[in-house]
Amino acid sequence: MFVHQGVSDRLSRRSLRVGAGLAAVAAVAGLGLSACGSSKPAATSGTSAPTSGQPAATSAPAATSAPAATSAPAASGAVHVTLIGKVDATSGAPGSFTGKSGWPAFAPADFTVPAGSTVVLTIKEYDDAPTALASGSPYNNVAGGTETVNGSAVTSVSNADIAHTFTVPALGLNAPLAKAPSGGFSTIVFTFKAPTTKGTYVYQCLTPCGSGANGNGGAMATSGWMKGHVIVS
Ligand SMILES: [Cu+2]
Repeated sequence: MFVHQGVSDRLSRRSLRVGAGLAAVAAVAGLGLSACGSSKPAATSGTSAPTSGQPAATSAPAATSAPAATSAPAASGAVHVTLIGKVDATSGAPGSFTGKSGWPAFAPADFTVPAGSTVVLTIKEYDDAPTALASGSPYNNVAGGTETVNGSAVTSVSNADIAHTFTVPALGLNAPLAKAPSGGFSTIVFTFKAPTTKGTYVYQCLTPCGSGANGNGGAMATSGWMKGHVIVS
C-alpha cells in the first residue's frame, strides 16, 4: 500500500539527518574501526553463491579509504559488529559516502567474522524514509537469526516502517531494517550464527531503494552502497 519513495523525496528529508549522521560516524570511529588496505583484489561478481577461498573485495569507489569493521570477540564469545546505514553522500565516514548524493549506504561495506561464531550485528539506521517491498515479500520477515528493533524483539517489519534489509541470500539471512525516526536513528540488532565454511558472502539490501524505474539501480547495484561482503575467516 506504500509506494517507493523517490530519490527526490529522500533528498528532501536528508537535511534532518546530517547532524545525527556525523555523531554516528564519530561514534563508529570511536569503536576503533581501522582503515582498509588499498590492495583489495577485484570484487566478486555479486552472485549470492559462497566463494570459498576468495578474498574480500569491494568495487566501491571509496574502497581505498573505507573503514573496516572490527570483529573483536566479546567476553560472551559472541562477535560484535556495528554498521551504520544512512543516506547522504556528503556526510559520513570519509571515503564511505563520497560523490553519490542521495544514495543510501552501509558502512563499512565489508566486515569479517570468524567461522562458526555467533555474530551480534548492530545496525544504526539513519534513513527515515520507508521503502516498501512488494506485497507478500518474504523479506519483511526476519530469517536465519533473531532481531530486535530499538530493544524490542521482532519477527518482521511492516512496509510502513521498513527502510532497507540486510540480506545474505547464500546464508538464508534476512534482517528487515526499520526506518529511523525523523532526525534520529533506529537500532537494529541481528544475531546470527556465522557459517562454518570460510568464504566471502555477498550481502545486499532488497528493498527497491535505488534509482531507475524499478528502484534497483544505482546504490542497489553497487558494492559499497547497498551491497557488501560478510567475510568468514
Ligand atoms: Cu536499501
